[in-house]
Amino acid sequence: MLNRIDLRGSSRDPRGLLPRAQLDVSVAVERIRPVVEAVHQHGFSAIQEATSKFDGVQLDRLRVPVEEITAAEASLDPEVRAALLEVIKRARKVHADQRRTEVTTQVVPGGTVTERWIPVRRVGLYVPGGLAVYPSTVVMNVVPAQEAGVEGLVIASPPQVENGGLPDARVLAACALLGVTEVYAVGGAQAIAMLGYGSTGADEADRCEPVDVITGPGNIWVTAAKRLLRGVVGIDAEAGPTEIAILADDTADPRHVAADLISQAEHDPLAASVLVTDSLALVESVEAELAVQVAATKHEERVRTALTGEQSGVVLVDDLEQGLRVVDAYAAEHLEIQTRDAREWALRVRNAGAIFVGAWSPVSLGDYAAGSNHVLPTGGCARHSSGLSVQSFLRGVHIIDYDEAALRDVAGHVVALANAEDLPAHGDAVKARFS
Ligand code: HSO
Ligand code: ZN
Repeated sequence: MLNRIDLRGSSRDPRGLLPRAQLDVSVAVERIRPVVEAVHQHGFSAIQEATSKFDGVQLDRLRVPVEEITAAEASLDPEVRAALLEVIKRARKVHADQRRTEVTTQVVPGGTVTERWIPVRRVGLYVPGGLAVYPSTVVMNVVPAQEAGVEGLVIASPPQVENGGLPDARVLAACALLGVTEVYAVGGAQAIAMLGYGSTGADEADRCEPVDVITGPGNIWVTAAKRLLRGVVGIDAEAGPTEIAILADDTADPRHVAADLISQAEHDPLAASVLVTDSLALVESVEAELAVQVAATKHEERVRTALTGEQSGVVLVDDLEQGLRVVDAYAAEHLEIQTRDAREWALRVRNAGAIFVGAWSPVSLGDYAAGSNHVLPTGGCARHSSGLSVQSFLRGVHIIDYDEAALRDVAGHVVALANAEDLPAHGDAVKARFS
């Protein structure tokens, strides 16, 4: 079922040889530009127009009444409620530990630099509707923002015809459990524009104050709108289709490997599932497992499309050393290590969004309940970016505090460098204090 890429005996840089889908958002950017501009200029009325056009919903107000959020929580399935409460608790525990402490460095006597970590004031989280609804993603975005100390947290999610023009009830319930009460029934590019520029409207329920940072996944239109708004507000990384890579040797259980490859393929026909192994026997047994498990899985068609797509496949390597070079070159969003001494191999990985060690840490655990975050860099961006964390909502601000003697002491160096850069007024600003 999986494409095979045989790198055995090859010493070439694996980078260009690995399966990967390309996503081009530049065309989508041009398509949504008028929507974004209309929302910027006209606020609520433009959002209404776009919502009726794209979602088929007549919006009478932007904001979801708080009673509706409370009601969604009240009617939430008790099992789902218990699960959400547990995963919120675990995520809080991990993210609370990410908080940074302020550090003051005494550079010289009388001269200090303090680094303060200041949360952004207001954050907008986009929660998609579409193929699947993700109350878990609400948790993964809201918890780090809250643990960072963000005061204003708002959520935008598309109105659902089936839910009387409100966002999905499970999303609303997750908001309630997290204590988020400012929720907007707006989706797509118009939601991103609303969050970034704010919305004017005659009524309080039709207005939205602009945010400082927008996070959260979305389809290509949402991604395009976020690209347009970057700079106006802070934006998290662009999220492409999800990816799992598994580095495995002959000790891996083929049933687990197949199940894990299928689990992420379930998200999207464009999802990528990549197995990197030095064991041909494992490949054969995983293929046999896939034949059985894919046929039995609920979203068979989507999974089959993803697994047989050019973005998925098996990469055969000579040994795990070469396997490590391959997974580093691929820089997967999720990387599982199912080998002997999995922990040691995991510590040697340079590029991955998150690393899942051994037989008992599948990606699905991290998707929901490990305590780790599931908003992770895709498309190779793990080479330079991290997943969502408390850090995504903080800015490190330097506070510079020198006294007279400390400035006098270094004044000559400032003047010398200012002159070297032909910026003498810089030096003069220091000299003025001592003449
Ligand atoms: N695997 C997805 C997250 C997710 N899975 C949400 C299930 N629900 C991207 O990391
Ligand atoms: Zn998932």
